[in-house]
Amino acid sequence: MTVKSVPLPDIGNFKDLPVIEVLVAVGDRVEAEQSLITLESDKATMEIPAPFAGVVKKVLVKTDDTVNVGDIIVEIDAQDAASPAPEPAKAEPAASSVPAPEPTAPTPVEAAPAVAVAPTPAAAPANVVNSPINAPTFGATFHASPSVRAFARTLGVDLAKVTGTGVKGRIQKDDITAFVKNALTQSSGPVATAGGSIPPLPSIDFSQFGKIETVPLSRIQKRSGKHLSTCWLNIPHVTQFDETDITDLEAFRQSLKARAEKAGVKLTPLVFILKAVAHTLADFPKFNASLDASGENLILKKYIHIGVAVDTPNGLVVPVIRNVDQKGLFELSAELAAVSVRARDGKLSPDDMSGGCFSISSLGGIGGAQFTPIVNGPEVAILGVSRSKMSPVWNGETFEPRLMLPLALSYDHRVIDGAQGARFITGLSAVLSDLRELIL
Ligand code: CAO
Repeated sequence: MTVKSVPLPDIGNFKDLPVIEVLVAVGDRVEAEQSLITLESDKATMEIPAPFAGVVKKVLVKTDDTVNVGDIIVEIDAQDAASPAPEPAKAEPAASSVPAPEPTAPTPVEAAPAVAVAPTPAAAPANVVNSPINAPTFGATFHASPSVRAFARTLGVDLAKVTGTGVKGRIQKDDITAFVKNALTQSSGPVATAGGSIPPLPSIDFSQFGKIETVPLSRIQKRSGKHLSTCWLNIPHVTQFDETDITDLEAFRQSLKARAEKAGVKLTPLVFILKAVAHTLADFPKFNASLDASGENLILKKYIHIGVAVDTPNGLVVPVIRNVDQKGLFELSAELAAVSVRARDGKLSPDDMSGGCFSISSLGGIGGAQFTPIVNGPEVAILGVSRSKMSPVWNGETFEPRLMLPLALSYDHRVIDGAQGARFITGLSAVLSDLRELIL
């Protein structure tokens, strides 16, 4: 008999973490990496895995105890590991049948809620639409603790269909809850009741074709993905393209550079676009609106708050800049810079994210000729901005080099018709080409 103590591994800068679940009992046979206990911090819950296989001889913690790094959690007889393992359940391979994760790595299972792209009810992504939640998928492997497996069994969820958000794709209780929610939303949601149903994408074991790696999506990516799917499926989109001459705007921007630097801000074309959009929204109130829940009334907003898509290492977020019509270029620059930093540091507050009337997605700093942005519902329109480029423009007598900015306006065709879309983008273009329009 080789009984070894299992101490709480180094799980970072935590003290006195409460034990919220003890997952093993004396006499249980555990596999390496099988979860022993679940701990909860104010930011996350994490499962502590067994560093080796064996039979549990002693459990030294109980629910509601608090533990620190180095505290002994259990004692395991490692030699007993040689005894035959229980038969794994069908379509739920035991943790030992998948590649072993690194020993002693704690598994964060429930990160603190990240800020959603917009507070809109989420629908399932297209590939789970109408997919029966308990139809087994064969040939798939996954990590999940016994308690999570039991939870899945209670709800009749086939774990192979669930995307795990834990380390190395480990499936957490939350993943199952989200999966079931998605399935329910989808079966009663507007898409399903509209009469059409969307066939799910097939579930394929790609490893049959070559080497693969499974990388879990970040929490923000999953939330924004669901929100984008909802918008894409519910809103009939039209995208209107244009190119606007910003030669004079650019000259003005360059002339302001020194003053901007003195004021401690960086003036990019985006703040001019924000101002021009706010001005155009005031002229076209239907673009500064949302449909109500019945879909029969349009709610016109008397304020102009504009969301700006920000690319962060964890995914796309859309913080909102309030009262854009009442702010100057320098103030908007400072606010845009501050909100982008908060977004990239993952420090946006729910306030930062709510109340938007219209969104702008600017990829101009990166490149590309044009793209079709997805309306950020319940807003009814979004502007996509691509990289400006010097182009020959015919002035009636000769070609002139002009700096042209590509714009793409996507809108909800239930609210905005094509003529209005064309008028809006033409009006916006007129302001960007001649900023004096702003004071008219
Ligand atoms: N044409 C040419 N150059 C442009 C431009 C345009 N349309 N827009 C910005 N630029 C330039 C800027 O002037 C700046 O140049 P300098 O460094 O030489 O001054 C450079 O590109 C970088 O700009 P920036 O991206 O730092 O600043 P911004 O104000 O244009 O944008 C922000 C801020 C937060 C919107 C941006 O950083 C960002 O995250 N963009 C990505 C948004 C996104 O992912 N959208 C897709 C959503 S759908 O998946």
